[in-house]
Amino acid sequence: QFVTGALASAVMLGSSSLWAADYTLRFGHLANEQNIWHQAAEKFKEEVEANSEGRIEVLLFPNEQLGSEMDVINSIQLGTADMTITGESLQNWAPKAAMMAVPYAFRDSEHMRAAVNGEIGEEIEAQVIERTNLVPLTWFERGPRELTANRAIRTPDDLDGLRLRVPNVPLFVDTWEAMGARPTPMAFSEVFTALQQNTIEGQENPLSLIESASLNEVQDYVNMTGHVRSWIYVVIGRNQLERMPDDLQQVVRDAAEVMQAYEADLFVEDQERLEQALTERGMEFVEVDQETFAERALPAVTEALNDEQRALFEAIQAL
Ligand code: CS2
Repeated sequence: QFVTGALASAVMLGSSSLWAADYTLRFGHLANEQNIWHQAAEKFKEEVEANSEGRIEVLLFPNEQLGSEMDVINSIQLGTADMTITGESLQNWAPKAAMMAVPYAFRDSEHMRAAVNGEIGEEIEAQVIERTNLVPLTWFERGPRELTANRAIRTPDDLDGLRLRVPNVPLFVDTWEAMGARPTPMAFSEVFTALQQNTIEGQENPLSLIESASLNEVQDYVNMTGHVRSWIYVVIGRNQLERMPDDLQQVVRDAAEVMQAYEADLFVEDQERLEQALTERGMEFVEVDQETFAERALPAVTEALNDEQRALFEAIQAL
């Protein structure tokens, strides 16, 4: 009788385990199920549920099912969600997170990794925890952000007031305005429809999200600005993490490490295939004069950064 009841309640809760878990982690993010971020989140779920012997249950919500990136950050702070994938949008709370949005700040992947894994990354993470009450569990490298539009854009002059969607990142607004575009902050899930209705003319993202949002259906050109090479954090609410016993907190942290290694392999595979995949879907890749874009962006960056941000930016350049 008791087992049947437990089974029924487990089925009702949509739980994968027979027994109701002690802790549930609601993990929402903006990518779709095919995106490597979601595949990495599935690996995290598998690891946590197995190694906690069902005491922790992870519920995954891709495609902004729990709300936009900004909404989910607020939800985690309120306790109605628990985890998400976020980065430079954290600048709205922690100014040092703007380092994830500085155009042309990193020479290459190695330079970026040295910053994230070193004191600069520690400084950013410490301020994120202090100002947002979100704990970065791990991070993923991202492909460079590219500018999509329905025309070729080779130099900043070609922008000519391009109505461009950007995420809710103040530094993105400042730099794209300086380069000659007209940026509008908007949630990622609204981008496809806004492009379809010509509310905006372009957006900028790594190829991975351009593919998983099917932006090839509403954008003809990938202008290879490569204007931001960056990373993204997987975060958990500090209260949600610390209310677990130490052994379960360790299970969560160990699972995050496994997830990072798993995603890193998927990232390499993704980067090798994405340009070809998007070309086959009809997008035209345009070589861009990145040097002129960098020259045009730099004064806006130095103007926009405050003292603590500028000090961090200089530390990045000195690496
Ligand atoms: C995505 C986000 O919305 C987007 O364009 O690329 O990951 C974006 O980078 C966020 O600002 C990250 O915090």
